Amino acid sequence: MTTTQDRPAPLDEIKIGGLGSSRRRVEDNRFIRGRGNYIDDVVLPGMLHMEILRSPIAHGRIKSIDVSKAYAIPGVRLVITGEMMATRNLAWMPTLSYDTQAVLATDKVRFQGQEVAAVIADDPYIAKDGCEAIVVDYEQLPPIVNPTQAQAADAPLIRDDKESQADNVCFTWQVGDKENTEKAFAQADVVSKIDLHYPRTHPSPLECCGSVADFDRATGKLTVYMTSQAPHIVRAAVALIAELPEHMIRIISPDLGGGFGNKVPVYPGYVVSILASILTERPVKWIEDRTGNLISTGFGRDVYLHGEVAMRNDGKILAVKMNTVSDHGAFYADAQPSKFKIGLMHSAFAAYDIPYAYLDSIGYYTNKAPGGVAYRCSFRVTEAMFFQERMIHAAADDVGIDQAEFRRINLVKDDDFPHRTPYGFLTDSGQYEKCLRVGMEAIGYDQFRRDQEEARKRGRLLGLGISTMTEPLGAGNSREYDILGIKMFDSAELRVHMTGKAILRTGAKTQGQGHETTWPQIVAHELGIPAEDIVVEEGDTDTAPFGMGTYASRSTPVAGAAVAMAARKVRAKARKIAAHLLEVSEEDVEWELGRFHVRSAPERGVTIQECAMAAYANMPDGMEPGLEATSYYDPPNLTWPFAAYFCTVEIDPATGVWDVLRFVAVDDCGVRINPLVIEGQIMGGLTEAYAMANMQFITFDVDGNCIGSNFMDFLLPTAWETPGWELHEVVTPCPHHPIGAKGVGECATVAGPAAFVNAVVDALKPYGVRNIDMPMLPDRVYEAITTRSDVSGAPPVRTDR
Ligand code: MCN
Ligand code: CUM
Repeated sequence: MTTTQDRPAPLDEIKIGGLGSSRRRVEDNRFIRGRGNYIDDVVLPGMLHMEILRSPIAHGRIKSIDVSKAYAIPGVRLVITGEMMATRNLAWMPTLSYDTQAVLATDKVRFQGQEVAAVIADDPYIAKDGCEAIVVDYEQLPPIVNPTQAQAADAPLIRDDKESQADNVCFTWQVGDKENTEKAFAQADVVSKIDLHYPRTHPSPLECCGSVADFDRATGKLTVYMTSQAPHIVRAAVALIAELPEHMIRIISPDLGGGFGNKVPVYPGYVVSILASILTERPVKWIEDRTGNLISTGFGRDVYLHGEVAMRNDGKILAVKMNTVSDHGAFYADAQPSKFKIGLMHSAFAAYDIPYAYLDSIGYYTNKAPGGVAYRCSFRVTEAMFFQERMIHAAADDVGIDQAEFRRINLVKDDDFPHRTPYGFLTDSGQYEKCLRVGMEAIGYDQFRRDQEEARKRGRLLGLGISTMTEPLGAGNSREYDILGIKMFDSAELRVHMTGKAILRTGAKTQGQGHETTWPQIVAHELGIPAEDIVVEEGDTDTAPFGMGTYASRSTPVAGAAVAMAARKVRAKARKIAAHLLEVSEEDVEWELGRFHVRSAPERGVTIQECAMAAYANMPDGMEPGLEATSYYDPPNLTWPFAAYFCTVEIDPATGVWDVLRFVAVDDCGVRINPLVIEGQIMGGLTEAYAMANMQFITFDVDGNCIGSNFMDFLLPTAWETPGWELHEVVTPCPHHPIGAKGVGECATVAGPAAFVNAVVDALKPYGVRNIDMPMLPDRVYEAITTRSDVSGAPPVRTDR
């Protein structure tokens, strides 16, 4: 046994890569060297290639499919149609919102880009040729491309496959206190109203979706490499849909080239590649192309809002009403907790002290791709906060109070936690006013307002937009949150080897967020094992403990908590080993970072590494050997980070082009594991927010053709047009998270867009403009200036409910 003679200097947590260390991302070592292992890098012996034939039209009945010409092409091995899927009961699959979705169309096509058939061939080019040789005879039906058309009396029924479906409504959902909300409105001095559209947008990971399915008839084992943010859910889904035994299914998510929510749903391509491998008894690879991705996979937003705010003359908000109409495409495939039909839209106004609120929502089927909840959004929180901050901006203007002051009046005060939000959530911590103040000082709020006044006199259009919000991240506790009945806990397994090095596996799945870097920091904090001595593995269902995956910024709140809890279990066992090594009772052993010592003699101690060795070489009598632990963590509550964003813009009145002058972001995500990674998350998210506000446009013409199906039309900002971001931090620890952390991965896309729109609208206030819908393209801004009215890119919203 080795005990240290002199008391060693305490470990420096930052030096060992613990909490608060800005250690560089370890995964980047392989990414920037081109040594990542993405889905298209997976090559198996004898592998075939699959291509999907997609519908060219938005709505039509399939009269016939002739695949004979495809089979005539040398190298084509198999053609799969919906009919073939149907004989195996696989033509339809369940969605994550208790609807059904066609895997390959049998009866009708319901959106442009829908999967109709698949060709499996020796190489991807032959497969593509095979698709072109398939002849499909469609009877065209009138397409529906927005909710206004969907609700028309003579609208064609999109989901005629569903017996109980008589119209195009996919759900209605209400929440809040209607009666008291109405009473508050009756007593209000001022009522502010606004109509908004959060346009459809699309997550655009650099890597599109794909899979390599490998069914081994000899062992009965199905291995699927795929681009999934939630591999365990896929395993469960495949077991249930394909009726394969779960222990014979292995889902592996290799390196993902971004996800942004795009890789949460189960897509037809995955399912068809699995059947193709079973039928051909060869591995089958499917790699989606960019247009396939943009026209068929999970989109984000596409929600219309009619909002009303009831206020007193002094600016105190008494109640809010929200009426949302959302477009869900042809299948209700939103990935969201099953209790909530419009996701967490009712998290709106959580940061504000408002007694009453009422949300009435209705969702429609249309002839567009299904999706709904994707793109850095934590289940429609992005829409909720955008609507909230646009309503707050309009309300402040309508009651005639300065934007910052109006927020200060209505934000929840530090002493008021825990706070029950108007729609019933419980928020537990925050320093909202401090964040607001930090942001105001950083942007030079008062000076800018003076400059703005001066500039207006000289015909220059300057604007300042604020966006403040708290959002629910980390779904979620098992009482309330489940997806298809599976509770939304998460997990971690920590195995410490005899030399004190360790492997950590979690039920989450990083897509670029840096889990390989940040999870070891939690272990370093809990155990004093240097972060560089810990390797992280995620995404393999044969080795990782069951978890619900990575989305809704839930990894830190849930899996990250599980990491801390697993490390604490390891420490508890190590303590027993330390007592044995030090020959004292456990109560006499005290923990310091990385070391146990005898309470009365701190120089007598053993390091965590020495305990690890003893766990394999010198354990106490009767103790199980080894040093490892697993934790399944059911979080007591969501985490509630806060953001206060300030954006200043200048608009060129001659062209409608607007430039960001400055953007100040103050984020409070609780205890920061890795400040550098957080900054990366926020800068990336702000860039995406800027893209949505400024340039990204994915829309549909009257025939249901997707406009924006490639990167020539749907723009990604480059470093050239992206503004500089000025980041600031406030830290309010989360009271229930083991290390006090809150989620952060989506804060910037959630809070960001309203800051840009509020800034542009603020600049146009002298023209009487109250709204311009995103994307605020120069022609829209110019039109608002010249017509002196709001510019909406959207069909009128239904307000009669
Ligand atoms: N972190 C931290 N301290 C905190 C909170 C988080 O250091 N207090 C670190 C975490 O350890 C993690 C990162 O920040 O490395 C993000 O953590 P978290 O907020 O828990 O979010 P998730 O890991 O669950 O990531 C999901 C979130 C979502 S839902 C989308 S969408 C999104 C996003 O992350 N997609 C991304 N950021 C992305 N970033 C990249 N590069 N690629 C994507 O696809
Ligand atoms: Cu909603 S996109 Mo993220 O939660 O994977």
